[in-house]
Amino acid sequence: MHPRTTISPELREWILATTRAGHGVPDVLKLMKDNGYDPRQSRSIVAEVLKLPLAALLAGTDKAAPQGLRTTPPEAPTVTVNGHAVHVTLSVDTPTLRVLDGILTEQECTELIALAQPRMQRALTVDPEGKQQVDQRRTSEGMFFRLNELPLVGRIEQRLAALLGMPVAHGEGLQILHYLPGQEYEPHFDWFDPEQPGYGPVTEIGGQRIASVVMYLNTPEQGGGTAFPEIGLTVTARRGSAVYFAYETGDRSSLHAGLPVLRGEKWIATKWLRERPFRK
Ligand SMILES: O=C(O)CCC(=O)C(=O)O
Repeated sequence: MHPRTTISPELREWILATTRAGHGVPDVLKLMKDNGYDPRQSRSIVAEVLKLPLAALLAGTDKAAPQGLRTTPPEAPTVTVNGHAVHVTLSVDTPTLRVLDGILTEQECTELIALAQPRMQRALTVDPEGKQQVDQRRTSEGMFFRLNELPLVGRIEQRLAALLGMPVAHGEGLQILHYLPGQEYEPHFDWFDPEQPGYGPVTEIGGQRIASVVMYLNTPEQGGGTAFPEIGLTVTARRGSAVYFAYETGDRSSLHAGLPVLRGEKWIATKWLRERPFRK
C-alpha cells in the first residue's frame, strides 16, 4: 500500500483520458515530469488513479491497466438485431445517448412485469462505503434477474449485446423497478466515484460502469420520464422503448433522474454495463 495522495479531479480525468487514448504509463509519467511533477509523487498518483500496484511502476514493469471495453452506440435509424428491429429516434453526443424505440415487444414488457412482480422489494442504492442501503432518494421497488436466468431475460441480454457491441458477460443482472405515484429516483450518476471508499469493492468485479440502458415496460399516465438535467433533456417513458447512455468516469453530463410518477405507475428494466466481464 502507498499513502493516499490528494489528486485533483482534473488530473485524475487527464490520466484516465490519456491512458484510454492508448498512451502507456511511461508516457503519462514523462508528461507529468515535463509539467513539473516530482517523479516519485507522479508514480503514486498514477498508481492510485489506475489502481496499479506502486511496485509495478517502481520496477519499470508498468503497463496501463488493460483498456476496458466500451459500447458502440447504434448510428443507423433502424438496426436489426437477431431479427428484431430497433429504431433510433434521438441521438445526443454529450453524453453519448440514444433513444431506442421497439427495443422490447409489448409481450416481452408484459412478461417481464409478471415475472418480476412476486419478487419486488424496496430498491436500494450503493453507499460511499460500497454497501447497499435504503435511500430516500430512491423510493421505488425493485428486483434483479440473474444473467440469463430465464429464456426471455437471455434473449433481451443477447439483443442488447448485439446492439451495443458488448459481450453479455459485461452486463449486471437485469434490474426491474416499479414506481407508484410520487415515487422517483433523484438525480445521480451510474458510474462509481473513485473518490469514495467503496469504489474498490464495487469495481473489483467487472471494473467501472460504462453505460446504462433504461427500458420502459409500460407508459405511465403522467410523469415518470428520465431527465438529464445537465443537458436539459427528458426522455418520455413509453412502453417498449429505452434510453441508452454511455459515460466515462466523472462524466457529469450523464447526471440523470427518474422523475416522479404523477399518475399511473411506471415499470422499467435497467441494464448496467461494465468495462470488463461482471462475474461473481
Ligand atoms: O427511472 C428512471 O427513469 C431512471 C432509472 C435510473 O436512473 C437507474 O435505475 O439508474
